Amino acid sequence: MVLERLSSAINSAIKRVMRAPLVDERVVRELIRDIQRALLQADVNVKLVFDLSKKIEERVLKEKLPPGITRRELLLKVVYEELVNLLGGETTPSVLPSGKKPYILMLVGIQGSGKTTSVAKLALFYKRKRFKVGVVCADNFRPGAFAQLRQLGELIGVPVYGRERAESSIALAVEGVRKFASEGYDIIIVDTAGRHKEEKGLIDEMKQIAEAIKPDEIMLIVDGTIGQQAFVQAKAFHEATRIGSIFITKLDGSARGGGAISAVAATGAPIKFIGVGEKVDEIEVFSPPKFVSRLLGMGDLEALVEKVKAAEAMPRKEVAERFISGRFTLMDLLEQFQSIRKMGPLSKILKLIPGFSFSLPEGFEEVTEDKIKRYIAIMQSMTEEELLKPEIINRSRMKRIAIGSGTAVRDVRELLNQYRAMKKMLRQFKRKARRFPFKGDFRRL
Ligand SMILES: Nc1nc2c(ncn2[C@@H]2O[C@H](COP(=O)(O)OP(=O)(O)OP(=O)(O)O)[C@@H](O)[C@H]2O)c(=O)[nH]1
Ligand SMILES: [Mg+2]
Repeated sequence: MVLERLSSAINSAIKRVMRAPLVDERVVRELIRDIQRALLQADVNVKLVFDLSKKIEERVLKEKLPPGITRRELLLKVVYEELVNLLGGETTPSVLPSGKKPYILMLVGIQGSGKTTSVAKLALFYKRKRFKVGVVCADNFRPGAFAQLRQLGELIGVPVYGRERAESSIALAVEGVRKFASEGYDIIIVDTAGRHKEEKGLIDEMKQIAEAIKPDEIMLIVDGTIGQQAFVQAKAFHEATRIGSIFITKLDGSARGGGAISAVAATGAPIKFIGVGEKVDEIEVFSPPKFVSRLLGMGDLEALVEKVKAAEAMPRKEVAERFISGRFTLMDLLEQFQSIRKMGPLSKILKLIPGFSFSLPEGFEEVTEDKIKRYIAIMQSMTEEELLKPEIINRSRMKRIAIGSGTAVRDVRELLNQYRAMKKMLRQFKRKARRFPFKGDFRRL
């Protein structure tokens, strides 16, 4: 496991929470303190650590508990989410090259950061995904650079273009890319020289080579053992190129890896891979949610997070009953739409309404996220009376509502039609459900 120490510290803090008979303020504060200590030891920036602790504390102590969810579950969800944010957020960047062929991937990084090793790892990674991969050695600076890469190439069965003692690294890069491109390769990975100890010179040279070979992606190789110092490098790089991604190496056995990952994430540059050993297959695709699940040492955290989110989107009991019977008002619909905005497509949302878990009337899926936003705006421009008694909404009221919500009368009418259609469907549904009684638990969530 990467970052053993960080992982085991956070892991045992979480276990204490699991064992605590009652999750009260004291337990929350203790957990936060343990997490702080663990992150600081992993060289995470002090300010980031304090921001994170404050957010966890606020959310856990202030957020209302959704029905059926314990404070313990909420605490775990919040810790998980805030750690995921710290390490780069919910989405995992795509590591598969775009359709363009050949896809030219150029690696840069300061001296000894692990470029050449990572070139081999990436080549093997993509080869195993059935891409035809060629590697170009554009390092004419370090003696033996070509020999090192050729050896790695032989090991993984990938051709390497290069020359001992070439005059110009740019010419080498151009020749290599041209050769593999003409032979129909899918991905061409270009290794460059690490003659720089600092960011500035590195970026100037990167621009020169990039100018010549027009890469589709430039990947910065960052040595994970430098901890939060990685911030400066990643920031300069991220500002210099729009097509940049990051590979953090040497995360095996590095106590400061947490610092490197969070520092790079803070620059907004996407971390795509991490290196976890010297061998050519010791590479991992970086995914903050997966990484954090492992850090916390809990297998099914993502499922827990979903459960809490679902409970948060759950209508109140009376509202749920009005939904099932088709007697709901626009007020109910507005309340429900607002609480589930985070949940995504309506089809998913409706599954949360008791009684709907088994099937979904056709047509419902068509209500898209954009529409939900528009509907919310429209309903927010209605008076309370209109929300409770939509039948009073005549043409002139529609006009006023449309203006108030920045939409068109057509949109207001569409919402009302949808509302009526939903009610009708729900009533029919209920009749059917009576014939085939729904045996599930209404309070399943
Ligand atoms: N433990 C560990 N070592 C790594 C990892 N990646 C690279 N290394 C080691 O780091 C050292 C430098 O690696 P190289 O790949 O030669 O680095 P480079 O950036 O190409 O170096 P220059 O071309 O001289 O700038 C080697 O000893 C590698 O074995 C990793 O993920 N884990
Ligand atoms: Mg090298």
